[in-house]
Amino acid sequence: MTQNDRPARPKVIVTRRLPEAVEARMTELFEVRLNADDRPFDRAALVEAVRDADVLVPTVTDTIDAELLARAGDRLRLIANFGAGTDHLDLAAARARGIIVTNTPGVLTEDTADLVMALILAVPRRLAEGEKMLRAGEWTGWSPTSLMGHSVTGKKLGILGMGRIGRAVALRARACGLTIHYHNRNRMPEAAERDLGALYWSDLDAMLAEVDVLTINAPYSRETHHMIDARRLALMKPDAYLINAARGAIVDQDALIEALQNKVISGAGLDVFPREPEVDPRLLPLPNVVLLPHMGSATFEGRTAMGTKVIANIRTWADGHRPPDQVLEGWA
Ligand code: 8YV
Repeated sequence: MTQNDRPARPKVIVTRRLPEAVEARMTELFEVRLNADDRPFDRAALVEAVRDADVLVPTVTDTIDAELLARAGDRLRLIANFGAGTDHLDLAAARARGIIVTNTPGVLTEDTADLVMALILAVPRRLAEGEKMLRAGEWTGWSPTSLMGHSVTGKKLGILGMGRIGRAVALRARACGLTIHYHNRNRMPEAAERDLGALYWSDLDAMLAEVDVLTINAPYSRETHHMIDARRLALMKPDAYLINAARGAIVDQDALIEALQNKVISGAGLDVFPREPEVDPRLLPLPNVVLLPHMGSATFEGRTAMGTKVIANIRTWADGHRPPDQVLEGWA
């Protein structure tokens, strides 16, 4: 134990395989248990981990709920999440047990925004359809009317959730000639709106009727659950597209599938799903949808930086200080 009662070499249990350099550094610094075969922990393994560890390092694939935390050992004092989103963690239950929760904000902003921008371009321009046709040997040559999509330049982008990622998307989208519209719990300061050329809509419904592409970049919470439902999809233009690289359950997936099937909107780009890794089979035959396996932050640089943040949070905590990325309930 150090003077502050926190173990100098804490027992850290990591639920998934992390980039090599991150694991190597963790091994130097902590008494660490890694997950070499990368199989996600089942409930029994999670129970054992929370009983045994000083520090748990989970990811989005672990559900850390109140029932699990009720079975945690007294030594569990820190949950150092590998990832920015914390909707898979019961923050109130952790706080009630005196467990600190940290996350990894900031370091996956640009990569996630790149992926969102790629979808904003790929879906209206039908890139995935063209690629699939070519690979299937079905391309018979250039034609003046085949695979026509919609221009992106000059269109209106609606950003739902103007946090770090939303703002990084706005910067990219402006460079591609889109105008920026946004809806957020809080309006940005005037100077930030001016910098991004962003128009605030306090009324989400009104914004939905106006925009050509909607991108969801909000955290998942009780407030954002099914925020985009059948009624709101029906407000969108028939030529509009929806992009979601935030959390699947912000959109009512049944309503979205119906909207796509019935051409209520023109297409979608989805990097996230309500019950990952389950993908609703009704999405698969839809040509106007690009489906990705939750890879918004999947870069060597980003994932290594996320690991570095996890390590910094654990070390700062072990030194008796408040970790830099402590998640405060209600601010996630
Ligand atoms: C991460 C994400 O890769 O950080 C997040 O919230 O959604 C992803 O980009 C994942 O959460 C890792 O746990």
